Amino acid sequence: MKFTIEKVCGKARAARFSTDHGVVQTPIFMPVGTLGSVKGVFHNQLAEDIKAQIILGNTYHLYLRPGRETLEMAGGLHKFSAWDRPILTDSGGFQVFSLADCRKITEEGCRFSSHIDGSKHLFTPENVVDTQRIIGADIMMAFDECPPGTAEYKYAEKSLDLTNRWLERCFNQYEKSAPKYGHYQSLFPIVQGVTYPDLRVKSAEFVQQFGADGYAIGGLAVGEPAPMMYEMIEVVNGVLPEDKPRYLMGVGTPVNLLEAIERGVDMFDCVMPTRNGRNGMLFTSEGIINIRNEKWKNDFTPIDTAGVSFVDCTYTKAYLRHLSIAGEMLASQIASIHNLAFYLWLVGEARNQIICGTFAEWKTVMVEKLQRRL
Ligand code: PRF
Repeated sequence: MKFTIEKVCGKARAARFSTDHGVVQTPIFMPVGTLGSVKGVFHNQLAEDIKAQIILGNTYHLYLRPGRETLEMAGGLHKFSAWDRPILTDSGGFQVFSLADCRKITEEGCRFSSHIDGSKHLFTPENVVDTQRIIGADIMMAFDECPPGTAEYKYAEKSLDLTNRWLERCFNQYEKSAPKYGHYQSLFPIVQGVTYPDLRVKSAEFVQQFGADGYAIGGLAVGEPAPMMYEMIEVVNGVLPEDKPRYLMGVGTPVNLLEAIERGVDMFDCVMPTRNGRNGMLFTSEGIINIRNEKWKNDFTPIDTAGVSFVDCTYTKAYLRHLSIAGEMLASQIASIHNLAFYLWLVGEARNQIICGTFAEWKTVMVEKLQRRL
């Protein structure tokens, strides 16, 4: 995978990387398509209106449903879901810990019961790489343990050692196996270490021995205060190589994205624009709107006059509020399209500002506006 930095502004980078399913310009936000669908959004809207360049799938969910056999018979997730742009899959570690019942972590891997039917399963570093080969992700993630942001040092250290041993097994399996559908697949290691700088440094040094195509920062936005998350990003990015993409997993608010971009992060994913959108929360360049609020009842102005997606000027706030209060599924669709288009606009604009050398000034103004409640 080729990663080319076009411009650096402070620590922020405008870059691009290429996969066999196309080029991705960074900084980039990846909409979450857990089951191979970004909830409520058609692929043509994702590609054309939202301008998504890469989406994320979840190994945990896809392994349980539709399962490896169907995915392999379909020719992988790109063909199965009719999405021909890049796909990144999370490894399942994080989802097992947050969703599955009765999980038990051992040296071997993680035993768990499905949140769907209670059936018992075992994830190991080896079979998680195999499953991502079957899914056909352009970027696969290593199997890691993500402790809570409040975990004490002793546990964090033991957990990191396990994640590191799992990482060696992931890369062994990666090197022993081959892509199934003819396109190249990368494997990104994940930096852990909770909020302990020495563990973060140790982790960021350890992951480099495999010469990976890119690196992820995990274990953040899991209960620690935001300033601590920013501090950990600085520590880790101070150690990770500059000539590879850096992916901050599961983050976050629009402000989190800008703070992380300023500290040298290139890639993001988060359920926030879609999940919060389904609950009536809209992110705009002037602040946050709760569309279910009474104050929008008779507001017939467009959803977002500065917005970039077709829904922004097609529908009014009063209409979207009405749909949301009535529980109409179109409300979820409109909000998801708006929020995703806004997130993609935000990272695209950050990229433009980096290229123009004006990122820092622009970011200060944006952070203030993004925190307003309208
Ligand atoms: N590990 C993995 N996926 C993740 C995380 C992690 O630490 C996070 C933490 N923010 C989100 N998704 N594998």
